Amino acid sequence: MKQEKDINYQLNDNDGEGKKIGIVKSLWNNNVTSMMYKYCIETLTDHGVSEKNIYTLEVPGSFELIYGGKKILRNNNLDAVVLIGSIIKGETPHFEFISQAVTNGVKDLNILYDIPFIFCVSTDLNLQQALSRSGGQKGNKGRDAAKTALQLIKE
Ligand code: DLZ
Repeated sequence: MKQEKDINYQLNDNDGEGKKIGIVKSLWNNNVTSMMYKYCIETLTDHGVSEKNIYTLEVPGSFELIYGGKKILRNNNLDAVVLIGSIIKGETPHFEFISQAVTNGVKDLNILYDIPFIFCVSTDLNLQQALSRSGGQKGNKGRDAAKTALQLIKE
């Protein structure tokens, strides 16, 4: 099986100490996003982020991750926000529209605000593909997103 490329993170176990992280989780394809969420939390706490410093906001679908990102930052003093969603291709072009809009929206958040917004949105052709990237054979995007957040905010 083809190996997924790994990112060369340079992290220590205490890089998350004292950091405050927001997670916005989309409820659409909840079995996929829940896995990413679980691994994201696990990776953050493994690197010293205290559970009381992890703030979660659930939104209905990936499109709402953009507004959710603004809202969670407005209500909390955060060092980074992870946006978790799963978009799965259906029989209409909706997949392309939502994927484009969410990708652009997250890019805009990164331009507008002075903290990183981490893109943890899987775009897959079917549920099986989505599950294999959210804790199955092809790694876990939630873990990668947590590490990306920690890498960006470490001193
Ligand atoms: C409408 C819709 C569709 C068809 N597919 C998905 C999907 O695969 N993943 C996802 O996160 N959200 C989907 N949505 C919902 C939209 O993101 C959004 O919640 C609704 O259009 C309401 O604004």
